[in-house]
Amino acid sequence: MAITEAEKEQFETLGYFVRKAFLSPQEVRAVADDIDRYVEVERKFDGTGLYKYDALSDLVVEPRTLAITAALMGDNGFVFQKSHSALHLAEQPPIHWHHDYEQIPQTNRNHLQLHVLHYLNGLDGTVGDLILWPGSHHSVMARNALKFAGTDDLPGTVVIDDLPPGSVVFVHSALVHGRRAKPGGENFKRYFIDISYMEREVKWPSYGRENWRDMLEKLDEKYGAEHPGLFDTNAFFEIADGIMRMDGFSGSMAMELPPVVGKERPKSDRVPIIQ
Ligand SMILES: O=C(O)CCC(=O)C(=O)O
Ligand SMILES: [Fe+2]
Repeated sequence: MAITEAEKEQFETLGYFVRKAFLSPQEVRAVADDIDRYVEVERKFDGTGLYKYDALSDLVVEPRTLAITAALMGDNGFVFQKSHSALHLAEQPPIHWHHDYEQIPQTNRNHLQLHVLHYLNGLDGTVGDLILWPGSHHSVMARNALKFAGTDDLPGTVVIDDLPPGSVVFVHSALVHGRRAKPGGENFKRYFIDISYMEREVKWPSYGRENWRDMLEKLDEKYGAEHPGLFDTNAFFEIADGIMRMDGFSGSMAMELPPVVGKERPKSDRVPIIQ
């Protein structure tokens, strides 16, 4: 089994689990070298050129990561959506409470989206702590619904501030989380990579960069023979189209959807259950 029963249960109830020192020191070094390289040449690296960096893009198809992802996703299988990477140094600004579950508009959590968070140098309580709000992945909310809370403690907040190099946090993308700024770290390089995978069956918003399709095709050329379907562009709709369709609406959007035929209308005294 790629994951233990305890990990599976923790993922379902709390929305995350941690694998300490998941990558070997050699893997960590190779990927960190790639990040150092792109930081030099592509200041605005957004992951669309991922295929140009071998160690970094290999992480997307790292066999144990894919096995864990498969175990969490179940029978529908999954696709890759995007990967970001960043080098955070002392004074790195915080990121307020948010989630990264892609859906337009946010209405349900029926399908799994997974974020694999790599901390190549681990975390040491300087620069930024990862903060998580366990169980919040069960609630449907706008991505920035809790922005007003900044990075303050919420009831049950988990702070992850002590991880050895090569550690990975597997997170349900709807889990509310953030990065709490911490002093110090003048000599610490906080390497951060996130990779997102989505359960098949529904169409998901594409990555929000014009060349997302090209990125997936390039990765498919590189890895598709061994991983057929992992970079399937048909699993996505153009995110900009989704945003455009939402633009300008106010009030209840349900009445903007096509009329429903052949379904029984629920009794009015029962309707709260579907809202
Ligand atoms: O830096 C981190 O630990 C988390 C960053 C994050 O949540 C994000 O980039 O969406
Ligand atoms: Fe995030």
